Amino acid sequence: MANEATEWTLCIIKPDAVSRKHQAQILQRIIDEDFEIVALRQEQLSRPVAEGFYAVHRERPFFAELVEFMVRGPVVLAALRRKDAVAHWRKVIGATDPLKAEAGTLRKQFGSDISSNAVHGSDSPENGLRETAYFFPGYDLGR
Ligand code: 3AN
Repeated sequence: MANEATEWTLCIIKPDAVSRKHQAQILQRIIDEDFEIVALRQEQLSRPVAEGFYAVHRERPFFAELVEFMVRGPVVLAALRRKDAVAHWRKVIGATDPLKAEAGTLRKQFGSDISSNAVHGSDSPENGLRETAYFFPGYDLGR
């Protein structure tokens, strides 16, 4: 059934958090925050896939470092659905720089620095749809 209030956001549990075995704690937080995990998989990103995902940042000085970091080890990709999914997930993950993230946020809890910041969240409903479709093509995102 269509639900206009429902939004999508893409969660990536980044290589730093996977290598430190924080996947289960992060997924439990996702469940506790009432997100529906519509699709989930662990994957080693290839360089072209990581570059394509972060294409909007191609001109930024940290692009090479970002891609290098994202292909360092496996990530967990999760397509999340919820009312106000984008804003809610960004509140749960906290500021990009874990040193500036508020207490109780995932980046404060599990991140180390602005590069190794444990989790990704989409920054707008449009990007939530676009990013989810990038990693989960073929899913019905219209709901
Ligand atoms: P967010 O993920 O909080 O929306 P963006 O979109 O500004 O942050 O940046 C995308 C990703 O690029 C961040 N998650 C972070 O991992 C990385 N990043 C941002 N700024 C820097 C930086 N100054 N140095 C290294 N990596 C950065």
